[in-house]
Order: sequence, then C-alpha cells, then structure tokens
Amino acid sequence: MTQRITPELRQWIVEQAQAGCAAESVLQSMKTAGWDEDVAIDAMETSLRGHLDGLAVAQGQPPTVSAVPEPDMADSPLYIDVGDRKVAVVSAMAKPRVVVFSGLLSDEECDALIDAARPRMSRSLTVATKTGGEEVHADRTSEGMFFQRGENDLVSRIEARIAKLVNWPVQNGEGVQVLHYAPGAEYKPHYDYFDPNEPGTPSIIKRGGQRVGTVVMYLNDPIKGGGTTFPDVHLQVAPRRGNAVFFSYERADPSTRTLHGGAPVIEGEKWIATKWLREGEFV
Ligand code: PD2
Ligand code: ZN
Repeated sequence: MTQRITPELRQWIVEQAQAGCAAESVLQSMKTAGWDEDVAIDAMETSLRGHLDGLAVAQGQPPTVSAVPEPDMADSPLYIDVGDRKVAVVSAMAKPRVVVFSGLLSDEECDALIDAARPRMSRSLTVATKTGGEEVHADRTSEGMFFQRGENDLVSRIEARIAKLVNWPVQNGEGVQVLHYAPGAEYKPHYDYFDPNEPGTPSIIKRGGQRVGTVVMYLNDPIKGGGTTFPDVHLQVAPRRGNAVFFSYERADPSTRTLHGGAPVIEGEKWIATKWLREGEFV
C-alpha cells in the first residue's frame, strides 16, 4: 500500500522541527506510527525544504538556484532511448534551455489522450497568485483538464517516458494537463514558475517546491498558428502532432529567459498536453 504524505503530516513535521525535536527522533516517531522509513525520510526532507523556501521567499531573498531536469545530450545524440521508443532530437538551445523532440508520442497515443480528455474539459484556470487558488483569466482562453498522475496506463506510460527523457523522477511531476485551443484562443506569454513575490506562492510550493521544467506535447496539427513562442529569444516552436518542447528554469526569475506563450490559433484547433516538473515530490 502506498503511504500518502498529507499537508497535515508536512505541517506536523515542520512543527516538530520548530519545537526543537531532533530529526532522528521525529523519524523514529514516524516509524513507530507505521511509516515506511524511506517514505518518512522523503516526507521530512521535502516538508522542511518547502518550509524554508517559503520563509526565504517571504523575506524577499533572491530566488535560489535549483537542480533542473535535463536530457542526456552529451555527444549530441540524434535519438534518446526512453525505454519503449526512441525520441528524436530536433533542435536544442542552451539559454534558455529549450529542446524540441519529435516522436515522443505516437499518433494513436495523441488521439487516445484527446479522446480521454474531451469529456472532462472546462475553461482553463490560472494560478491565483494572490491566494494560491485558481481563477479564470483573460490571458488564457483555452479549455483544459488534469489527469491524476498514473491515472491510467496511457498516462503512466507517458509519464515514465518523460521521466527517462529528462532524467527527472515521475514523483516530481504534476498530473498531465490537456488543453484545447479553438480558433483565436491563445495563452499569452508567462513564466511557468511561481512568482516568489506573490503572496500565494509559499502555499503553492508546499506541494513539491518550485516548478523547474515544462514539457509541452502537441497532440494534433493545427492548420495555422498555435506555435509555442519564447519572445525573449525570438523562438517559435511549431505544434506538430507527437512532438514536444522541453524547457527548464533553474531559478524563479526572468533572467532564465523562459517567458513563453501559446500563439493564437489562426485556423484549425490545437490540443496539447503539458507536464510541469517540480523540484521535489509533488503530492
Ligand atoms: O500551448 C502552448 O503552446 C503553451 C504555451 C505556453 C502551453 C503552456 N505555456 C503551458 O501549458 O504552460
Ligand atoms: Zn506555460
């Protein structure tokens, strides 16, 4: 049986540390209460790091540098083996770190994701930065839905593939989000990390820390428009079915040049699946 690290458990761990309890004795208490040792250690590490990150942000300290997901690009491979298929490298940029892949998903997988998502679509929300909740926003005129991590075989397969592709644990990923853009719909340029200056951020990053990477997977071919744009570096990635764009950001700061958007769909429609990757385990 998997043991779930709840917000209440995280809170309790932080309180024990604040009360001066030694890590060893907190771990011992958790093991006595039936927690698996590895799960308990992970819960302690992620809870305390999340709490400290939140404090640093609240005090206006500069954003810290994080480890980031990164594909194995030594020797400029043409393909990366992700276990059940080979994914082709189309192009790569160093700063911002952007890598475009083709053949991450088969046509059948793209269609199956769309079919599974279609009945569950609703108007896309953005994170409400003031509160940490979610809200409808004019900058994001798409509709979407989230799959739970590991919700079905298809989603698990894709998550395992992404984990291998960018060398980042499945557990650090948010659930796959599917988005649908009708003609005229767009996602105005934004950063995917949570703004350290917003009051809702400490609460958001309690679940797995900051976002440090994004994989946008294209599920169909729009006819015109709908590219993913990186305005700081004048890059536009064409939305081709089965392809994906990966980018990472080692700090929650515009200096990463990861400003990006979904350009308006001019003709046809656009379906994508997005996987956001966190610093730690996303629960
Ligand atoms: O639809 C896109 O291309 C796009 C652009 C920017 C998606 C996202 N951001 C995202 O899902 O974060
Ligand atoms: Zn984005």
